[in-house]
Amino acid sequence: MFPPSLYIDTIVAISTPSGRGGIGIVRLSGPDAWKIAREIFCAKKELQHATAIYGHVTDIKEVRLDEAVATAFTSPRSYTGEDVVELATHGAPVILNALLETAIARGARLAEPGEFTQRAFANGRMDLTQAEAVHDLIAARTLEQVHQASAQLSGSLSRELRQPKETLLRLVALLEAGMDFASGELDDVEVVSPELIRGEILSTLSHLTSLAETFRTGSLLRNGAAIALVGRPNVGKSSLFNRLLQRDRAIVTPIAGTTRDTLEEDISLAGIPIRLVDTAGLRHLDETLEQAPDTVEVIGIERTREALAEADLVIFVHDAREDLNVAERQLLEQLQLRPHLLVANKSDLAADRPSASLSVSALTGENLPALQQELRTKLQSDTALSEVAALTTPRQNEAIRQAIEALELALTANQNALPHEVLLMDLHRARLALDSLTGATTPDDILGRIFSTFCIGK
Ligand SMILES: Nc1nc2c(ncn2[C@@H]2O[C@H](COP(=O)(O)OP(=O)(O)OP(=O)(O)O)[C@@H](O)[C@H]2O)c(=O)[nH]1
Ligand SMILES: [Mg+2]
Repeated sequence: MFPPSLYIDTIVAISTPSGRGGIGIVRLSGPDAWKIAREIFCAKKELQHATAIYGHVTDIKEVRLDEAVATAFTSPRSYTGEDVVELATHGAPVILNALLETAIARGARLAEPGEFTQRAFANGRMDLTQAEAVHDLIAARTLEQVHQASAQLSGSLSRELRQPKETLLRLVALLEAGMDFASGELDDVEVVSPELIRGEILSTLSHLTSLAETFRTGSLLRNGAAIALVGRPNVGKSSLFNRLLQRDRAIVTPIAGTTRDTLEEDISLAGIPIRLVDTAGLRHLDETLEQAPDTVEVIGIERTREALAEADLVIFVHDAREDLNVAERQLLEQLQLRPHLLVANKSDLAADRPSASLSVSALTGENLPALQQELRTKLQSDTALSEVAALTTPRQNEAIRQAIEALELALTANQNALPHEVLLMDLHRARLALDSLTGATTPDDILGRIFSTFCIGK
């Protein structure tokens, strides 16, 4: 009926976070999940698929521990595809641990990290992109990350890959069939035209290329970006930092060299998780400062350079009342090749002074929304953030890149009229790369297509 689960042992784990909570859940999965649950959980009613049953749980000595609600699932209609029971009690670590120990004493094994999801994957309940999405969903820090992971969990990436993979498999089937016949007696079987092959390769390529373009957005949403505020001392970096954070985190004073160390805080900008970094002012940018920096400030400035090197986006702050001096212009020059934003702060003090850069006032809040908007624009690539079928992990990106590379080789082979064997090698490489995301294609998948596309042998 259903393919049996690949695993013979039953695993158990506390599925809710450690610490106290209103509810805590112990989850069992495997062939003995129901049997073990029945030994721990007592109720007036029998366990039933996808039904919550009220009762109580007992410990190893069969002493009553707590009230509980058991929700059982039968294979394969469960998260892991196996028999599963979830026991919900009050969320006290002692209760949950006692329950865990009892389950282990009754024959379950403590689950490894991620093992429930690994079983779900192995039992065909989800493909690898969905398993990755489970991880991302749990790790999400912004709502946009949730939307992204949730879409991927529902199979958005796999769906996006379905069509290019389908085209690819059809082409492989056509070529395999053509080759078999060409080498046999049936020489007159129509060979696939080079134009058709080219068309199919191009169509697959264009699908995959547009998907590859979503990686920047996808990985930005998944991993976030580091934004560093740099500039000479006293221009108002810390004041801007506090404004963007919406709280007084960094110390602000009129003394140049107030910030001695880098400061980091997390914010969310249009759903993109951001690590915002305030830095010690770069004293060499300001010749007017007479006092030489002390040891602490020297180290701080070294850290500023590190933060500058690591940032995905640099906000270069200068004083709106003055033009950039020589040293500042040099730094700006160095930043040209990287994402950066030049900001003139203290616009409130430079009312009638025109500025080439974005003028803001950390003091009055003037133009802060424009700054935030500008940051969003700089961070987002041309692809819209709402595009959910994005590639999120480097693994996914690498797989798509390999598939594209193989298809480009296939295209060249096609243009140079190389034998179909060569072409097929490239196409199979592309297929394998896609398989690593969506799950393997079996020889039957290809054979099936060969026999369905042609009416061979009658
Ligand atoms: N009028 C006005 N004053 C500002 C503005 N932003 C900052 N200041 C003042 O400028 C001084 C320096 O501000 P900070 O935010 O400490 O400057 P900083 O760039 O972090 O300085 P360092 O940490 O020393 O490098 C403080 O007295 C702030 O109140 C602004 O937009 N307008
Ligand atoms: Mg500061």
